[in-house]
Amino acid sequence: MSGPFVPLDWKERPLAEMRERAAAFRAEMARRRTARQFAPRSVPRSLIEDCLAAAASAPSGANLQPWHFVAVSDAATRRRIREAAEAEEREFYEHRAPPEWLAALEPLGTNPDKPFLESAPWLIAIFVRKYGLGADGERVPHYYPTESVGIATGLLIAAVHHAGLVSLTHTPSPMGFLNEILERPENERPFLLLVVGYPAEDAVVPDLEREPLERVVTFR
Ligand code: IYR
Repeated sequence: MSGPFVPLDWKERPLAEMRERAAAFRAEMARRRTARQFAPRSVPRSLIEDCLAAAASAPSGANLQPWHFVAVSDAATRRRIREAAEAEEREFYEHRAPPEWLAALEPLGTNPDKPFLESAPWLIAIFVRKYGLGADGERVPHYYPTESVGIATGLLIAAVHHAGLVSLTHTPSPMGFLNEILERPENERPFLLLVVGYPAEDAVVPDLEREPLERVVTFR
């Protein structure tokens, strides 16, 4: 081993407590839903910061932490993002999307209008750093950057839900406009846009079911 190493911060819990915690977390995560209607209510930055810190605790390839999060509350910036995203979405829905993709989206009721990009108080643009830049501008390779950022994003979604807010994973495609509007460098690729806030009072969600566990899990 090379180092330095420090002791692992871990304490055993009684099995009964583990079962309780696992079941409680399972139930809490089962209640998470993607919201598409947001209330125009503000959310304190400190809450968002805590969620982002939880996300940035994710494991990553060679611990290179290949993510960058831009948390946007500024109204003018949100408007620019909305305009750029809606332009791409119109192309998607009217030209680019193959019919089977549109059919798959049908039950979700999505369309090119993205009012939530302005009504929600926070847009978190998540970027993957494809490679690092050394002191002399040389490329430093990164390992499993997409997987790492996927894990961080999962933690972020869970943290936002746990805090009592709702989120929407939004993937305008292509989303290169985020580099331009948010002034991120070329070695960062937009991964997704997480819309965060309070749900609208009359928010509805599609009546979907999750696959039963037996369908998605195999024990051997
Ligand atoms: N990006 C488009 C289309 C879309 C695609 C998938 I896959 C979804 O799960 C939902 C929407 C949009 O945001 O409307």
